[in-house]
Amino acid sequence: MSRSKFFLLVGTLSLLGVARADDGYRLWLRYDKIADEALRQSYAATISEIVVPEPPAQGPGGFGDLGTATVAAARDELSAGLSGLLGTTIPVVTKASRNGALVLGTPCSNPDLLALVTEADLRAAGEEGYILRRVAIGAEHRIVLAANRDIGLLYGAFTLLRQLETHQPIGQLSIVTAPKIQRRMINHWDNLARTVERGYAGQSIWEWFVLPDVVSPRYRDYARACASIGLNGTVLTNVNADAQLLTAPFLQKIAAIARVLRPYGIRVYLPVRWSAPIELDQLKTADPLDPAVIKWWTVKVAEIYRAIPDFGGFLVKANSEGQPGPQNYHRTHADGANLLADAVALNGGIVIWRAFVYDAANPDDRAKQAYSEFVPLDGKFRDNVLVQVKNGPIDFMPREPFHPLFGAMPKTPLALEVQITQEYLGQGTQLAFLAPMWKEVLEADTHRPAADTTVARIVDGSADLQRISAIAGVANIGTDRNWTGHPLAQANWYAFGRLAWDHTLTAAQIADEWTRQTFSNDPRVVAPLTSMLLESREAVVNYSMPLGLHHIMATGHHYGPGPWVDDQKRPDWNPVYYHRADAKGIGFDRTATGSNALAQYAPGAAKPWDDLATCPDEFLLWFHHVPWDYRMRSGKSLWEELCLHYQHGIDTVRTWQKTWGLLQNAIDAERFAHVQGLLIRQERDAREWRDACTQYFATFSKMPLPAGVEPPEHPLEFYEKAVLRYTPGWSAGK
Ligand code: BDP
Repeated sequence: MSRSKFFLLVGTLSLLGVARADDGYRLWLRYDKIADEALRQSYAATISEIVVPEPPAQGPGGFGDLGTATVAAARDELSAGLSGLLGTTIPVVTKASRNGALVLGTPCSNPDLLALVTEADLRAAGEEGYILRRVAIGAEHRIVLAANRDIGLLYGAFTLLRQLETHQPIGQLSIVTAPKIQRRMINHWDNLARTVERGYAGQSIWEWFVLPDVVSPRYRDYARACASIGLNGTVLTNVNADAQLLTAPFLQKIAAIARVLRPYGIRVYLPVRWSAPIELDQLKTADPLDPAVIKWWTVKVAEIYRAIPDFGGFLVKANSEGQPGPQNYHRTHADGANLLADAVALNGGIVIWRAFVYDAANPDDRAKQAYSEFVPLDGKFRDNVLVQVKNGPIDFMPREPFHPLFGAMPKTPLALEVQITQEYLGQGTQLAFLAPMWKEVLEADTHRPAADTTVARIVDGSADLQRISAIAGVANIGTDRNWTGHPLAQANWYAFGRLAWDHTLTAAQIADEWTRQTFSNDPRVVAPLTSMLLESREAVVNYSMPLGLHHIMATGHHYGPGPWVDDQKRPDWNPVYYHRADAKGIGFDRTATGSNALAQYAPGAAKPWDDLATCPDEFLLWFHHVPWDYRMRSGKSLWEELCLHYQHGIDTVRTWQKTWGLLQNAIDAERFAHVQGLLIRQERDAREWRDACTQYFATFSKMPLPAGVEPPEHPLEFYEKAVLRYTPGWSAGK
């Protein structure tokens, strides 16, 4: 092709708005030139320059406590973003010189701003929020971006860019916002050898071996992405922690990462291996009440703060799944947490103690054990301790009722832990947009006898006026060029941050804004892609663990079906423990005739679940052992409904294959082809779930497949014998 023909083609394609090549690296921060000329012009007429006043040379004041690096990050993001989106360089100046100036500042960096925002605005913006507003000054307009601290300016900058990237009108722009939850944390389950436990997107992004000498540019892009959705904390490595992390060489490596993250308002936290004093310094014990142990931690914490002055604190998995902990010394979780809490208190650090515990020696229903261990400790933790609770009582299953601890520890700040990485929902291979699942738990009513005790209000601290609040998401990030393996799994990282900032956003709003930023504002893309996202979690539930079934996946890698598994050393690691299928029926009786896990919920929450007639279908087999021929609300038998749910899940995936196919000319070829291939795999996996589970359960029900369910591809033995190897994340050794 001749040069001129080539440019003609490129020009025509961009006029048509045909998408450019995209490998997904830029996530939702793409900043491509807005193709709609009229819209672009209207934005360009509204924003003409970026005004970042010089900080006062001396004296008190100046920029806020994070320093000018944060302001520089906001300025650079705005400059790159606006210039990209508007297709022309938007100048950065120190004084407003024309109509449409975008003026940034905190009350101390730019006192003139105070004339444009009110005291009430600033109060509402709080420590991390901001005010973003278009105001008239005489015949001119300004866009004001004001905050009490520099970090608010950075968050506001990302919001302004999001408005443009999602094609929102900005003529009447007026936003005053503050995060509802204080500590919005991402938890990496990354190991020091760069494998990632439950990671499906390559290796760990943290290059421990070459740090601190080599500081990957990727860390900054990670920080930008996290800050753009308001995340402000990161636990760099696995909760199954390695004591080496606390050695001097590692602290230098961590400090180098912290330096990159700091301007973006992201604090580093570290996981603790309880036996670190023994492993690193040959102490005889790790008993939390032993003076030598207390001293060890005090000295270690001082060393950490010397290396990382804004260190956030510790995350602890103790006496869980074989990890050591204070119970090894007949002490309680509170004894352990309080030791560390005292050690970090001086520097304003916190301790996040995980409630994910269940004991091999305890014969009681696993779903009950965390409650039994932690409720007696309510009120016994120091002020700077949070207890981190998974969304449900088992373990990030496709659907669980909310964890009963949320309704039972009013004297303890409770952090919500969700899993962004889709360990039990198709990992990095299947589409499962998780915002609807997280909304379900956040909106769940614990029915504590107080006015409003939804999980969201417990977690954000408003229900019990807690001093600290936190939410954590287990990361789905790795070294894959697109960060998350599945191109659409980026939406889960995004959704987690958005909900952490404001849990009242709807899943639909989040899906809409993510799609517009990450793919296109073209209505031919937005409507179909958002509906795929919004259907996806339920589809995975339907084809894998419908009607309240849980933990029936294959052992080890947890990908695919394994309802027959009963050879694991612990009873509660076996799927048969959970589904309890027999000649009579299927499901785990958690009512008073069974494990009575229901008694751990307040009566208002438990009552509808307790009665088979009122228990919603989605939790039926979670709480009840139900006869195969039980008449469901639909009029069909339980057996028929079960089989039809599996089929329905597959049918939904098939509709996405068609929907996605229609996007071919509306999005870039690379991501189009990648998702297209993954949907083929997802449909096949869904069929495998159906064929394996329905045939296995038929050995108990002795009933034929109902009309509408396709016959299985292979006999049951085929699925039972199949060994799935080399799933993504396989090298993590699980
Ligand atoms: C389970 C994972 C396991 C984690 C554990 C945890 O399978 O790899 O270590 O949770 O949260 O979901 O500690």
